[in-house]
Amino acid sequence: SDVQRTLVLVKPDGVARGHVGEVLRRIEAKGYTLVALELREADEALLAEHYAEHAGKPFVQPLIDFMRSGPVVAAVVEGQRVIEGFRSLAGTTDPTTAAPGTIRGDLARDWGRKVIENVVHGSDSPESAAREIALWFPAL
Ligand code: DAT
Ligand code: MG
Repeated sequence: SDVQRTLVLVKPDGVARGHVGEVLRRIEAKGYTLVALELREADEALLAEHYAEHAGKPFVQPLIDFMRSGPVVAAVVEGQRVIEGFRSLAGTTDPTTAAPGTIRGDLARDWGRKVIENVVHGSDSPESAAREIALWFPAL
């Protein structure tokens, strides 16, 4: 089978605007399983590691600052081809063009700030998922 695990984050904008339940509802409605779930405040070191692939890009520090602006909800989600499946539920990075029906398409908009605030993160490959799950949930 192709059962996978992925790391999902409800970002500070999603938590602050009260979308935690809606994001989890969509994950559960799709039939995926929650394996771990935690509300936490991420520190600079964790976020620098989490976003290591973006090191050196102009938006990385604004992105880390945004991710430290309030609590996030971190989850490990399991299911058949869930890495691609959750990315599909989330929609494209830019909320302006994210399709209606997706989390970003329905719940986010472009605020014209330095960093795109788009409600959720989802791992983008099996390698990223393994790395990110080990980073956020080392006990798993
Ligand atoms: P995704 O979250 O869809 O995997 P990504 O990994 O390319 O997107 O980028 C990580 C986050 O950084 C993204 O969710 C929003 C922000 N971001 C990406 N590109 C950006 C840009 N050009 N300007 C500002 N923020 C950006
Ligand atoms: Mg990404």
